[in-house]
Amino acid sequence: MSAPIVFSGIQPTGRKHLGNYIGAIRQYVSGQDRGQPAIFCIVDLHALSVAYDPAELRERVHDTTAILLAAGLDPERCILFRQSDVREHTELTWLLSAVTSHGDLDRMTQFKEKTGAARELASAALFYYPVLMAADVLAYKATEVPVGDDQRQHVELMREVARRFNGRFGETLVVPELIVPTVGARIMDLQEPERKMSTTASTEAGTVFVLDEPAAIRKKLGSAVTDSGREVRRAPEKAGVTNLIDVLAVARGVGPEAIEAEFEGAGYGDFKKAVAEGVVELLAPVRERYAELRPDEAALEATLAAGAEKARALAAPTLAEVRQRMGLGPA
Ligand code: AQP
Repeated sequence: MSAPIVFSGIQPTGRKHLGNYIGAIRQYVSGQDRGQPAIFCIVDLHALSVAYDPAELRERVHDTTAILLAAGLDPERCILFRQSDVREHTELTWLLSAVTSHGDLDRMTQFKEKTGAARELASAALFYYPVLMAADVLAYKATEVPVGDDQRQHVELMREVARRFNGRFGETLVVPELIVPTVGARIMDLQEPERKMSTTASTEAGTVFVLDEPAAIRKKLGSAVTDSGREVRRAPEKAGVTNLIDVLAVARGVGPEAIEAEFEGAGYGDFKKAVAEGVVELLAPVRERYAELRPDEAALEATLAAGAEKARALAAPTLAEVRQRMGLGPA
């Protein structure tokens, strides 16, 4: 079997949280040697879909680049680039619109959740987000998309778009597979464990950021919401404890059942302390390395530019093929 082509995108923000780290970034790092190539994209075009400040956007791209490198991405072993540097993404978005229906986009729950009652005021870009995301992946004929569970519906749509394109214009695009971690695909808000930990919709106290100092991590985990019971076990009615078990399992690199066995009979206090220490150990090296990398913006830009060149070389032939199939340009 040939090696997978791995692709994933991540929003530019300096406030990457534990959910992003466990659900996505960790998978990127482990995927970079499996993927041939493994391609990771900082999706600044996606960031335009909500209110933003142009100067700040550039800063946030640098923040995210430094976080990914600090977490272990190695530009020698993967392709790391900024989405807007590779214009094939925007062109393919328009071309894929021809096989995407308004109804497809209308069914996207993330759009509904993010806009709520203010739907009429949301940008068309936010509504269109899944088509750009489909273009991101399909431009590289990626076979695997490592993401958190919240992206399941968007990946299902891109699979359908690829199938429809192939059905209408002939076998061209690859239908990618969703890759979600077996544990930690949906890390929950520590204060409201029924909601996912999120950059925009979480509580500050319920969100551990990758760049949080150890004292802040200990405080947030110390006040994590649990329940009135005492048992450290996973159960649907124990959302807070289940989430903490998953977090510690990932931090320690063991299965959740090993955590349940270790803390059988222990109180929530000791358990939460152990989770805090696990998360501190998981994130401290990333924070320290980030502090070394982030100041050198020229080096970060050089990494992104080199990545964009490699990405363009892969996306351009797909675009040429898609244009040809669709009857655009000379025969
Ligand atoms: N709570 C989570 N648990 C596991 N994985 C998660 N991801 C996001 N939240 C969780 C995964 O992180 C990757 C990068 O996400 P993104 O930066 O592109 O933003 P997002 O998916 O929109 O999620 P955020 O960061 O929480 O932002 P908002 O508040 O806008 O929803 C993705 O692979 C995602 O699945």
